[in-house]
Amino acid sequence: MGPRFFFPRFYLEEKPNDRIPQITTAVIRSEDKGRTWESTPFVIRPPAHQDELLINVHPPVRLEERVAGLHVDLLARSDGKGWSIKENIGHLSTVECLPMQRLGEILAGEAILCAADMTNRATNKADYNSREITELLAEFRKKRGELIARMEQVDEADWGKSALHPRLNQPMRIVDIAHFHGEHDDYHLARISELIRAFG
Ligand code: NI
Repeated sequence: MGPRFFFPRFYLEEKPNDRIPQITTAVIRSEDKGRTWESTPFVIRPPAHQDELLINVHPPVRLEERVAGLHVDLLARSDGKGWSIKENIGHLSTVECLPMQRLGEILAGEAILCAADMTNRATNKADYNSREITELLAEFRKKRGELIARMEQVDEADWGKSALHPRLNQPMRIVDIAHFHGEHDDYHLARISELIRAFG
């Protein structure tokens, strides 16, 4: 007797993505004999417009406006909870190469994305407090400009391409990388605002 196949019930279940409302993700769920199995979420609709790639890659002006006119002593001051304003800005420049590298990996067809350095060694040893604020902002402006220009060049056929994020164990598309990077900006902008409120 050959193998008997049971056809479990398969469902495609759409899961709206609350992080990125423009995209739709789904899981495949199967139910058989009281057991359920669910696939990892995958994207069923890639970004429809290039703007969706770019909406989270903010121009540097938000950062520049937030720190304009602040006293030089405030810029290098830590509240004991983390980096100073200068260090936060320097950190943004330091990690700007990460989405650029990951974008290149996806376009090159790599299966797994490079890992981020979660210890932030590069930021911590850079001594950003000894640098001029104008220099730090100019460096960030240059790097962010390069990233935006690179994102703008992504071909429509590549918008939905993805590779596995090594820590999250999730496929990340180019649009997800842009979104994560935008959230990272927001986190550090919020930290800068906290420092301004604490000492300003
Ligand atoms: Ni960070």
